[in-house]
Amino acid sequence: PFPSVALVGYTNAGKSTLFNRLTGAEVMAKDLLFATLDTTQRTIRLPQGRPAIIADTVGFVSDLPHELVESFRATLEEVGEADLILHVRDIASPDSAAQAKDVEAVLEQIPTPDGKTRRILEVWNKIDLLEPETRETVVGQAERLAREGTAAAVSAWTGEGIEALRDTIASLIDDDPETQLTVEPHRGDLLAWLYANGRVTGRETDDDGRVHLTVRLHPAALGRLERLYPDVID
Ligand SMILES: Nc1nc2c(ncn2[C@@H]2O[C@H](COP(=O)(O)OP(=O)(O)O)[C@@H](O)[C@H]2O)c(=O)[nH]1
Ligand SMILES: [Mg+2]
Repeated sequence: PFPSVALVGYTNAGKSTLFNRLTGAEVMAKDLLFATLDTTQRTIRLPQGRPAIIADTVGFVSDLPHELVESFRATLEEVGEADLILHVRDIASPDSAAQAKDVEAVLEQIPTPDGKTRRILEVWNKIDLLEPETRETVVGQAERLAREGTAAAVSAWTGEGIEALRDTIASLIDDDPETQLTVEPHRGDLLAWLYANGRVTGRETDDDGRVHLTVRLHPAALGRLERLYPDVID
């Protein structure tokens, strides 16, 4: 099965807008509760072509009419089983921190299936609404956290930061093991093979023109690599 990604967050944080931005889906009626109550699922293509299922959900913290609580429960179950949770935050809201706490409190109550670790990536949305100075601080902070795969700053509205977000999502849902390789300068064929069959997550060229790569390879691809190009693995 494809890895699954669930969008959660406070009402109005921008989940549906981000969902549309990531999937290229037709814009849904945005402020209609029913539009997102049945979690909407779509397939997204991430860098290196890896597909994932992404689900939009209803806002976590809103006064749900009584008869809707049941379907909300189904949403929570779906979130619990997701390989990756995107916690979408309206970073331009003065209530941003308090809202995040509320959402975290709900997330903590959702059980994780046995043997799964919960991965949460905070998406700091609406950076287009920040004053230039605040924005610089926020983006800088997110860039540091992005290296650990815990935060990304975006504008779902303008599209800023979306490509970097895709990369971060792709790396977080990738369970193929990393392999370190050295590619000699004249081995363009090998390099091309690696890009076609794996997901390159690190690349450095040394002074002698050798390329040191970190590549995530499916075990079957790794087996083929070892047969096709013995001696290449560090
Ligand atoms: N300026 C700005 N507005 C946004 C952004 N993302 C969403 N919005 C607006 O915020 C409101 C709520 O967005 P929506 O996606 O429906 O939020 P949801 O309740 O979390 O699904 C809508 O009016 C969106 O147009 C953004 O990055 N920048
Ligand atoms: Mg929505």
